Amino acid sequence: MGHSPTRTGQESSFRHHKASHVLKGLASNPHDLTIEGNLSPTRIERFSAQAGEFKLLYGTERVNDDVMHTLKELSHEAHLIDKMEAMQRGDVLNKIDGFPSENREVLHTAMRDFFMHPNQGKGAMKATAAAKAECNKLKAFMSKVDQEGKFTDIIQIGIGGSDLGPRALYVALQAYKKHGRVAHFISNVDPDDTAAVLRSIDPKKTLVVVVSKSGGTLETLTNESLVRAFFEKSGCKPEEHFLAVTGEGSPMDNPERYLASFYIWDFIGGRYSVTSMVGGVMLAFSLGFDQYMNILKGAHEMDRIALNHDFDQNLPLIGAMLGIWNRNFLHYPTVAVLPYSQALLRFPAHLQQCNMESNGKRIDKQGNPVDFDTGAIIWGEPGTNGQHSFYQLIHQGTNVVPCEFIGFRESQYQEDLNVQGSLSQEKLLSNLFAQSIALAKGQKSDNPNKVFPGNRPNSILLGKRLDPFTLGSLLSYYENKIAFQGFCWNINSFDQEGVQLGKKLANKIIDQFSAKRQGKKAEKFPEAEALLRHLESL
Ligand code: G6Q
Repeated sequence: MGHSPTRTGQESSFRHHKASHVLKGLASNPHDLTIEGNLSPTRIERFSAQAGEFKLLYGTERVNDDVMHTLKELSHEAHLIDKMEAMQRGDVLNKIDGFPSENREVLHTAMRDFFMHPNQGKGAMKATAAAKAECNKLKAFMSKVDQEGKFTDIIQIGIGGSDLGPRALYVALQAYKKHGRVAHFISNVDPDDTAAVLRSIDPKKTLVVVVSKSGGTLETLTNESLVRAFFEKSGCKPEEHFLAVTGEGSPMDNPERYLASFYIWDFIGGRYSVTSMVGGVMLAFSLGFDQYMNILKGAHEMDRIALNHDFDQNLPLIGAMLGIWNRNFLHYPTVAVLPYSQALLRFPAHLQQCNMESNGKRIDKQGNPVDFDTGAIIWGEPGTNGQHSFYQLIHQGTNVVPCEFIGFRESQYQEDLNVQGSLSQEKLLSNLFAQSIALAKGQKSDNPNKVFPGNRPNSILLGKRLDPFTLGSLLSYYENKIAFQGFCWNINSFDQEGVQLGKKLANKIIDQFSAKRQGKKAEKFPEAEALLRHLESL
C-alpha cells in the first residue's frame, strides 16, 4: 500500500498560489463584454497572439489586462514551462508519488523531434532515435508498396488512442490524399463496424494495419480475427496483407504473422500517439510519406512554441490559462470546440479523448483528492452545421458554454464560387466571426425571447489553410494545452485508471455468456445476471 505524501514546492495545489487568490478576486467582476464599446477593435487587437502558423484571438474572453497578467503570474508560480521542459526532455511525469502507477516518461514530442534543435535530454534523445528508426523502416516499406502498386486501400484496426487521432487526421486531410488511396477504420467490437468496412473493400488490394500498443485490447484482437477470417475466406494470405503496430514484447509482437511490424513504446500515451507509428503507417500510405513528415514538422514547431518563456508568444500556454480562468474562476463546466472547417469533423472527438482522459482526474500527483475542478467536459461539431443545431443553447440556454472556434483563411480545395456576391469561404468565416461577437456582446430587446445575455466567453484560433503542417501544429497546440492544464492542477494527465473498472466487469460478463453457451457455471455476478435475464426475455 502507498501513502499520501504531502505536497511541497512545485507540487503545491494551484489554489494556494498567490496569483490564484488575486484571480479569485478578479473573477468577482470579470470584463463585461456587453457594455457598448467594451469589445472595441483596440481590444480585439490587444488580446491576440501569434506564433508559428496560428493566431489566437481572445478579446471575446472575459479577461482584462489584470487577469492576463495574473494568469501569466500563475503560470510562473506553478512552474508550467519548467514542467513542459521536464516532459519534453523525458523526466518520469506519468506517476502518482507513493502509489503503484505507470511510472513512465511522457515522450510523444520525441516522435517528431527530428527537424530543428532536437531535445538534448537523455530520455528524449533515446526516444527520438527509436522513432527515427521506425520512420526509416516505414519510408522503405512505403516506397516498396508504391513501386509494387498492389494496394489501393488500408484498414486501420484499433480503438481509443489507436483510432481517434489517426482517424481525425485522415478525415482532415482528404484534400491531400494520394491518388487512388483510401483508408478505412474498424474500432468498435460491434460486429457491424467490421462487416460494413469489409463490404466496401477488395481484400486483394487491401493492407490491414492492426494497431495496439498493449497488443491485448479485446476490441482490436477480436476485430483482427474477424478480418483475418474474411481474408482467408477470400483466398488472401493474411501475412501478405497484415501489418502490426505494437509495443515491443507485446502479445502482438510476432513478426511472422505480419508483412511488416512497427513499434511504439510505453512512454507514448495512446491518446498522444497519433504522430508515432500508430497514425504514421496509415497516414504515410494514404497521404504519402512526405506529407506524414509535414504533419510531424508542424507538430514539432508547436512543441517548440510550447517551450517559449515569453508567455505572450506561447499559444498553448495562453490557451491553457484562459481555460483555467473559465474553469476554475468563472466555474464553467464544459467547453465546446467549434471548427469552421468541415475537414475537422472528427477533431472534436479526438480532443474529447485527449482532454477528458488526460484531465478527468480527481486526485493530485500525491494521491490526495483535489478540492477544485479539473478537466472540463469537451464536445463540439463543425460550424456552420452546429449553428443549426445546438447553438440555441449556447446563446440563450441557462448554462454558459465557453467556445473555442477554429478557422482558416483559405479553403483546402480552393474550389469556390461567388454566389450572391460572396464566396462560400467568406460566408463560412463571416459566420464564425458573427458567432464570436454575438456570444460576447449579446443583444438587448424588449421582447424577452429575443434577449441574448452575452458575456459568453470564446476565442478564435485562426490559421491560413488547413494542410498537413498546420494540422500537425493544431494537434500539438491542443496536446500541449492539455498538458499545461494538468501541470497547473498538479494532476497526472498521462494515465487512465478510470477506464479499467468497466473493462474488468465486461470481461466477467463475457464469461457469463461463454459459460452459458457451454452449459457451465460462471463466477457469480448477480447484478449482471439480472440484466442478462432482461436481455434473454426479449
Ligand atoms: C489512451 C488510452 C486508450 C488506448 C486504447 C487502445 O490514452 O490508453 O484509449 O489507446 O485502449 O489501447 P491499445 O493501443 O493498447 O490497444
